[in-house]
Amino acid sequence: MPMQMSFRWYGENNDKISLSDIKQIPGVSTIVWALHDKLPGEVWEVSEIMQVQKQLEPYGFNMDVVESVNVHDDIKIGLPTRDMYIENYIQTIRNLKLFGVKVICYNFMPIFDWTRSDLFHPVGDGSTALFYQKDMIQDNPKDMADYVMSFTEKYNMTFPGWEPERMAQLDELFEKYKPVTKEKLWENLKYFLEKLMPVCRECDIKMAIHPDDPPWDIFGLPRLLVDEKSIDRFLNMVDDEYNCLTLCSGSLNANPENNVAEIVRKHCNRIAFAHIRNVKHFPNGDFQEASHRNCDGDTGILDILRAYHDCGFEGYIRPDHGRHLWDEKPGNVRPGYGLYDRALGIMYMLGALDILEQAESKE
Ligand code: CS2
Ligand code: MN
Repeated sequence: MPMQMSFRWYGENNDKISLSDIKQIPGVSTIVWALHDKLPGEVWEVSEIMQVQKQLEPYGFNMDVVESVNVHDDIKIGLPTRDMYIENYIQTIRNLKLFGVKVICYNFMPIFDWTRSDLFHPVGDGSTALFYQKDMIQDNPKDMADYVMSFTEKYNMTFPGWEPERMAQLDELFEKYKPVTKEKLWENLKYFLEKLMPVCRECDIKMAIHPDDPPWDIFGLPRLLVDEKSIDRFLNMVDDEYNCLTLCSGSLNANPENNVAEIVRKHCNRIAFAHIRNVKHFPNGDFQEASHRNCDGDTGILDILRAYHDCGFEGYIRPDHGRHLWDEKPGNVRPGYGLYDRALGIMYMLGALDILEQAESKE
């Protein structure tokens, strides 16, 4: 099976982009979806999953990839209640199996998912993109959380991983994470995955962890999946073909020392899902997200695509964050998830991959 191109869609009434829009992008077979109104820890019911299946069916898209089934904080903290939440997670896996789901993307970041200081930073060509100003994300998480939450409130959207219910309890959450050292977090991740693996095998569903974004500790919270070494540790810790990666090029390359193409070549058989995002670095440590074109950022997009091609990657791939173009402005676009730049990203990727394939068949 060749790799499958996918596109993240936030669901009906939750995404301005329609399935019909996505259908017009060449080469997309898979919708990356989720039940976005579910809180971490809740079971995804069969009837709810079926609704999504019914929406996708007329377009011929498959629903093979879920991003994300979020992990409850009690599992990450290692509280006694974790077993109950793990049982719920297992039930969700069993329910997803009924619809042919193959990959579950998730992350194990304490409290926050991706973190940025500006969601609509000018790129210089009239477009905007997500931006990380290093000195703004230092000691106090409140300002950043307030910025993101005031945005979601103003424009009446919610971001996965930024559930208002959780953000309202930020102080309590930080308190609860106090005893969770990095080693403890590793242990809790292992505990979680070891409970899941037999069910994943039985259901033929791969768990694919998303690396931490950005790949370093923030606000005193430990972060695990940050570089090649920690990825090696993760894959060895639970050495099972169902314990896989969502290899996010942009998250990892926020640290310019991370060579993503090398990681692809090393671990291709354990990558279930590829996120392609390009990042441009500034000398002071700030970074901005860029178009998928190789020369517009520093991530080495062409090397990465070549690595996937050379390894015969058989998983799912998608453009990750794009810029906001043309009429995409705060209020009518989900930050990072507009239609245009991600569609351009797909054409760029398909162009590169087609050429690689053609060159090979001529050899
Ligand atoms: C995504 C992540 O939008 C993004 O940055 O790549 O938020 C990703 O969906 C989660 O970390 C996976 O659980
Ligand atoms: Mn990603």
